[in-house]
Amino acid sequence: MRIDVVTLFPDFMRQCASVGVVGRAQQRELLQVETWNPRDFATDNYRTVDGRTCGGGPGMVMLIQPLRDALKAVREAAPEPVHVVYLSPQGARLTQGRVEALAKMPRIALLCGRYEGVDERLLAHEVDEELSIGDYVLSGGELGAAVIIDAVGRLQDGALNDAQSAQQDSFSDGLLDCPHYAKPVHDTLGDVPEVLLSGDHAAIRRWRLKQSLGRTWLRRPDLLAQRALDAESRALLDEFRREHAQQTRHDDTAH
Ligand code: 4FV
Repeated sequence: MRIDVVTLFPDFMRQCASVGVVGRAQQRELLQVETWNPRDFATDNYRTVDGRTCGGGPGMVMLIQPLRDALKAVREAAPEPVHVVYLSPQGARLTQGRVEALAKMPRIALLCGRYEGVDERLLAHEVDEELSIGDYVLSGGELGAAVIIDAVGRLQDGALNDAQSAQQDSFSDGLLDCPHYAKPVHDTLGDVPEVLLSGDHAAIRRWRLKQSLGRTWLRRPDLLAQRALDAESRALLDEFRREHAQQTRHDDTAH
C-alpha cells in the first residue's frame, strides 16, 4: 500500500512513519509513505501557502494553487487511483471499521490542513473523504494523518507478527480488549488470574471474551448497543454483571 501525505511538516510525518511496526512495514515494503510539501508548489518568491480568510475575521486559510498542484503531483506519482482524505473536525469520526476499509486500498493521500483550514473549493474538487480523529481542535491535520498511517499500516499483511495479530485487537470484533498480564505471576500489586495459567485454552478464550464483554458494558455501552450478542456472549455478560453486582455490594458493605 502507498500513502502520500500533503503536509507543511514532511520531516515530522516521515519520522512518525519510520518507527515501530509501521517503520518495519516500510522496510518490508508492505507500506510506502511519501510526503509532499505544498510550499514546494507555491509560485511566488515568498512561497506563500496561506491567505487571509475572505469575509474578515481571525486566522489564515490554505490557498488552492499550492495544494492543487501538490495533489496533481501525487496523482501522477504512481499509476493506481488515489483516495484523498482530508483530516478535519468536520469529518466523519475515524473508526476501526473505516481503518480496515482504507487498509485495503492500493493508495490513499492524506491532506493535512494548518491555520483555520483549507479553501472550501479545493476540498470540494479534490477530496474524496473527510475524517476526524476526535471532537477537539488541533493545530494541524498531521497528528490525524499519523493516526491513520499507524492504524492502516499495522493492518498490512505481514506487518504484524503472529503474537501481535490484529485479530485480538480492540474493536476488531466491536468490543474493548480484555486485560493482559505478564510475569511475575505474584506481585504486591496482585496475582495473575488463575485461569490464564491453567493451559485450558477453551477456558482462557471464554475468560477473555467475558472480560471484553464486561468492560465494554461498563465503559462503552454504546458499542454493545451496536452489535448483536450470540448466546455464549449473552451468558458470559450476564455472569460478569452478576459477579460485578456482588462485588459492588460487597465493596459497599465493606466501607
Ligand atoms: C483535526 C481533528 C483537527 C483543524 C484546523 C487542523 C485542525 C487545523 N483533524 N481530526 N480533530 N484539525 O483538529 O482531524 O487546520
